[in-house]
Order: sequence, then structure tokens, then C-alpha cells
Amino acid sequence: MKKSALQIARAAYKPKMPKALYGSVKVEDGAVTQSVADQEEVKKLFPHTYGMPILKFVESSEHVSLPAINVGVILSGGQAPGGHNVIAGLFDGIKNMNVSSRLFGFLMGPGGLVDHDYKELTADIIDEYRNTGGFDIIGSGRTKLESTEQFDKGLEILKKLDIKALVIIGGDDSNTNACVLAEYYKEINAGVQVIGCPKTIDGDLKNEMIETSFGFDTACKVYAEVIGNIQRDCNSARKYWHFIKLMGRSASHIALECALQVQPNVCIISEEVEAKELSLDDVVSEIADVVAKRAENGNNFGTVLIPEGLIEFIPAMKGLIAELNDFLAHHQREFNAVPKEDQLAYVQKNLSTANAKIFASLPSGVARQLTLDRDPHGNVQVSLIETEKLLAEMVGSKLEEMKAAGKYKGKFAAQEHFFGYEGRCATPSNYDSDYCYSLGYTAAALIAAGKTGYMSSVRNTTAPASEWIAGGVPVTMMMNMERRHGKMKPVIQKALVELDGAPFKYFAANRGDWAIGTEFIYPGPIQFFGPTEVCDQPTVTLKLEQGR
Ligand code: FBP
Repeated sequence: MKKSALQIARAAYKPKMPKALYGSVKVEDGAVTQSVADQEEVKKLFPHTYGMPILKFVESSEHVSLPAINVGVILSGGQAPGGHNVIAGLFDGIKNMNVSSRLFGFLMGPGGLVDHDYKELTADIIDEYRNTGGFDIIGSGRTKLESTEQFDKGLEILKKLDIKALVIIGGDDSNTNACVLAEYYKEINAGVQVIGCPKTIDGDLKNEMIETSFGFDTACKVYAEVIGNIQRDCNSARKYWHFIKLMGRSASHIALECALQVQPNVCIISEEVEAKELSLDDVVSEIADVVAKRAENGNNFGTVLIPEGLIEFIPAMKGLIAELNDFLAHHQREFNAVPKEDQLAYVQKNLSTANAKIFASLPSGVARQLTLDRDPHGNVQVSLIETEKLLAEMVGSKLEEMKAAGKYKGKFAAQEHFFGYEGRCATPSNYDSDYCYSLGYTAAALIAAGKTGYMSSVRNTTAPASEWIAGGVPVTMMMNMERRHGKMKPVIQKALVELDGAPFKYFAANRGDWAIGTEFIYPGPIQFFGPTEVCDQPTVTLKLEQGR
């Protein structure tokens, strides 16, 4: 296969790891743990994997020879840069344990385990994928692993391949399911350990022990590069307002990190919109005010960053979406039978008066998007809702009103963008290359230590990699009980943007200046070779969180 010059050069990159992982390691037990909330309920559901201690790997002078082991690996959910390096780190880790160890990848996500679809990952395959973006080495998928039938079906192939440990690389839901699987295999004495790895560009799988999910760093840097390019373009032409939606599901971590990197004129943070109970009109007015103020200085251009989950955080919209979810769940067949041109009127007629009014006020394109197919969890697919168009259109109308009232004299022309898929498979930054390889290598160490129900954890990552701390965190420690599909379920608590956290506070303290002045930063493309201050920086979010 033909390769680019960068691909060839990147293949030779040796990811950096915590110092402790280079030689023999021993495991140090920390304090015993409890779940973040609902301790009694979670404990009852996980009798074998609840309350285990936090683990840390430290250097050891003792050389222990370990038996060969067969390990399985699964990539679950949306792509995130660095997944291939998790697998490479895992491969090198188990080979370092014993050269006869073998790694099997289940194909196209958790479905591969259930359908017995797999391939052995040998050294030549792994070498092709080191430091590359994407999940194409084995593919990924969104099948949920949750029923005992699936677990038993999976166990058949694990037994057949003599696999003693399974590593699941996924987000909060996949790691929750990994823990349910670990508990079940322990319960039935299946002899299979299950280890999780924290993946998602969304950055919403993080807590005290998991500093960040992998892929967030690279994806944000890619988006920040293109937003920076757009800012330079609009500062040059001075004629467009750019409305830029950013992926990230419910959480606004990606939008916030990009804002910290590029200093746009406006960045909406969904969590703040919800906390202040802002209406759609409030959000539109805030943006229109910035446009009008900049116009007074002759600046009829700027950038607005919008998190993709915004719509769900506007209280009135949240209520409308909840009613729509419910209505469509029960009347999908009737809805499908209505001629397309009458579907919106049909939905409107069946909504409560308050929600029907909001529904009717939406541009028809957005109203239609709200009625589209739900995801496997029954929720609106936020990445399909064109919030950037909705806001651009509504800000345009608001400015017309302001003009008529003599409150605005500028010119307004908008361009809309959505960045998401562009960053999910990007070549991982040095940070993600190193972090992911370390996570994979740590997963191997957890397997060697005989652990199950743990998530691989690498901490202190704003320091040089040699000072990073490798270990394991019991997944049950991150859980609480939440209502899903009408039932209370144990799930890993999703991390949203904290309004009293350092990253948001820094943003809030500076956004006024960024709005009116043109204080754009142009981060430029990710650099892989060159000075450390250019190539090895973590996200601004992490640096602020860790006070660096
Ligand atoms: P994960 O939560 O699986 O990591 O997915 C991340 C994500 O990129 C979200 O930001 C986005 O809303 C979603 O996936 C898009 O899903 P799909 O890949 O199915 O289009």
C-alpha cells in the first residue's frame, strides 16, 4: 500500500511511556474504593468487582517470568485518534510478558465477539498501524454488550481461542458494559478477565482517576486548527460571521477546549445555558448583541462556536424533545404512514399546547430533524440537528428586528460549518500517541496482575511522559444509578463541563474581551517533530485543571 512521507516517518515514532513501565513492574494497592453515588445499590449489583482498590504500577527489581496468554481486544463506538496505539501498546505489553502471547481482535465492535468474527493481530499487522489514526485495524461498532445471551455467546469463542483476558476500548457506556461483563464472568468462574480503556473524542469520560479520554486531545487540535484558519480568513475578508458546530454529544468539552485554543468571538456552553435556564431566544439575543457591538466598530465578521448538544440543554427544547421521544417511540408506525408533507402538522397536532407552540416556531428543516430516527438508546441524534443553521438564521432575523428599531447598523452574512468526522480519525498527536500506547501497555500489566473490572489509567499527563503514573481504577468506582429505558441502571457517570472548574472560569473571565476585540489565536496544524513546547503540549483544559 502506498504511504505518505508523514505516514512513513510516523511509523518509526517510539511512543513515550511512564518510566515505571519500561522494566519489571509490581503493583501497589491504594485505598479501597466506593462508587461515586448510590453505593448500596451499585455494591449489590457488583458483588465481585465492587470496592476493589486503586492500583499503581511501580518499578520492580525482581524479574518474574510470566506464562504466555491469549488476549482479545474490541474497539467500541465512535472513532477516536490513538486507538491503534492502545492496541499496539497492549500487543507489546503482552509480548513483553511472554513472546508466545497472542492477541485477537474482534471485528467491527462488540458485535464481533457475539458473532465470533475475529482476526489474530500479528506483529506485521500491528506494525502497519502504529501511530496512525482510525480504528480500521479491526473496525468499530455500536452493538451494546448487555445481555447474558451475548456474554455466553462471547464466552464460547473466548474459550475456543483460549482467550483469558478481554480489553474493551470504549466510552462510558461501553466501559459500563465491560464492567457488567467482568462481574458476570467472575460470577460464573469463566476464567476471563475484562479490562476497559477510556476512549472518546467527546472528553466526557473523565474523573479524579481518569484525567482524559483518549482522542480528545487530537480531535480538538484538528478542529482548533481549522477554526483558526477560518478566523484568519474572516479577519482577512471581513465580511462573514462563521457559525461552527462542534461534535461532542451532550458535553461541551470540545467547544470549550477549542475556544480556549482559538479565542473566538462567541462560544456557547450548553451546561451554562441549562444552569441559567436560557431560552433559545436568549441565546440568539446574546449572539446578536455581540454582532451588533462589533458592527459599531466596523467589524462585520466573527466566529461563533456551538456545541452539538446545545439544543437538548435549552430547557424548553429539552421538554419538547422528551415529549417527541416519547410520542415517536409509541407512534412511529403511524408517523411513517403519514405523507411526508403532512408529518410536521401531524406531530404538532399531537403535542401538548406549550410544546406544539415551540415546535411551530422552529425553522421547518430543524423541526424535521427533530422527528428523524432515534439512536439505539431512543434519543435524538444531535449530530444530525443543524443547530449552526438554526442559530445563524435566527440571529439574522433578530438583527433585522434590531435594524428596524434603529439598534443595529451593520451588515450580516453567515457561513455555517460542522466539524466532527474531520477529527475523529486524525493522525494522533504526540500526546495521544504516547497516552494511548501507555494505556494499552498498562492494560497488559493489569492482565498480568490478574485483575478484572478495572479501567486502565495513566495520570499526571501534564508532566513529561516519564513522570506519568500508570495503574488501574475499578470501574464500579465511577458508577451511579441512572434511569435508562424507564429502569434504574448502574452506569458510569458522564462528566459534563463544570461551571466552577478552572477551564470554564478562565473562559468566562476572558470571553468579554474576545467578543469585542479581535483576539483570535491561530494554532496551526498539529506538529509531530520539533520542539517540545510545540509538539508535546496537552490540552488547555488539562493544563488549567491541573493548575499548570
Ligand atoms: P462515542 O461516544 O462513541 O465516542 O462517539 C463520539 C461521537 O463522535 C459523538 O461526538 C457524536 O455525536 C457521535 O459519535 C456520532 O456518531 P456516529 O459515529 O454514529 O455518527
